[in-house]
Amino acid sequence: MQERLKELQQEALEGVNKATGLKQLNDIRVSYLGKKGPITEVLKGMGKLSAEERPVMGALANEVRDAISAAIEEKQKLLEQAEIEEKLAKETIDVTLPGRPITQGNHHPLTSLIEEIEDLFIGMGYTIAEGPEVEQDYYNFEALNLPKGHPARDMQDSFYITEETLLRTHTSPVQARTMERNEEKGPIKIICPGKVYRRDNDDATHSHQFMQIEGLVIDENIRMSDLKGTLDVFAKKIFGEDREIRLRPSFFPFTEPSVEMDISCKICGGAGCSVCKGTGWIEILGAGMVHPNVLEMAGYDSKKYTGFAFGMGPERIAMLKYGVDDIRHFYTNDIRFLKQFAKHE
Ligand code: FA5
Repeated sequence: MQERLKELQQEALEGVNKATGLKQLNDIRVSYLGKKGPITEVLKGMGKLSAEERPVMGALANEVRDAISAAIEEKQKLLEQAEIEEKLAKETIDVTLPGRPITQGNHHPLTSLIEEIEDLFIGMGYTIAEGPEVEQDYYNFEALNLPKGHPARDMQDSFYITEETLLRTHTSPVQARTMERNEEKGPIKIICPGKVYRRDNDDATHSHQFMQIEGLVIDENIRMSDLKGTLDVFAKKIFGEDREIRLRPSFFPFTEPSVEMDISCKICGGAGCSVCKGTGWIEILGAGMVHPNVLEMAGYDSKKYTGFAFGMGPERIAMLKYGVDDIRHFYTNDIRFLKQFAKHE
């Protein structure tokens, strides 16, 4: 029996030595040390031994089993290490391969321009106000001196939702809301950027959905010259000192007197083109002194307070500033068009 155990140890250790893979090593473990293995078999025969021989044989069997286990464990470590090394060698990363470029986006030109205009007015002490795009007929028209059936409503063809609600046609309802909300009925100095909607046919200078920025200043002794000075600063800062501006008398039911401001066309240099419709000028905003009726409807004392208001179209301003010949470029999201504005940021 002693001999058989020694033989088994010898065989098992040779097997372990020769094993080239983890699976093979595991097979050796199962076949020598498993329940049905030869060592267990030898131990089963211990019953036939004498009382003196039994502990000697038991100790030897344990020794053999420990020796085989230790050899297997050691070999397993070596094989695992070899496996990791082989894997690492196979999976080396080629650090010389060029990486994939990360493309960086840029702001939409209208966003950048609106932020620039906001900064300019904030610098002059204005704050930003907002209002809903789905607006009540009252704020969009009535509170602005445009009662139902007023012919001037036709100047802004509207998308009605119900008889009393519509998509706002301009940002002027924010004026009416801000004045109404002001409990002290005191001074106001705001600009209101936002989207507006009109049933205009889309062409080079018209879009059915576009942006506007409204401005409103209310205080004692506000005069037309304050409006003119403000628009002048705005035009010079946005377009440069060399661009010409002109104010034309106009009509808005919510301002009296009313004006429209044009900027000389950059695209044709004033000679006339499709963008300026052959005139050499492009209209960018409407403005005027707040009509006393509008002040009174919002609860202001029109004898004490006066004010001016303006409403500009950022798309038209962007067209002139950047020399864009069609307003639709801002909304068709051609990445080649939008990318050109990264340099303006
Ligand atoms: C108004 O909307 C007035 N609420 C502006 C105003 C405010 C006047 C406060 C007085 C006091 P108007 O309809 O002219 O006015 O539009 C103002 C600007 O919006 C225009 O000068 C133009 O730049 C722009 N605009 C008008 N219609 C379109 C359109 N369909 N597409 C793109 N821009 C437009």
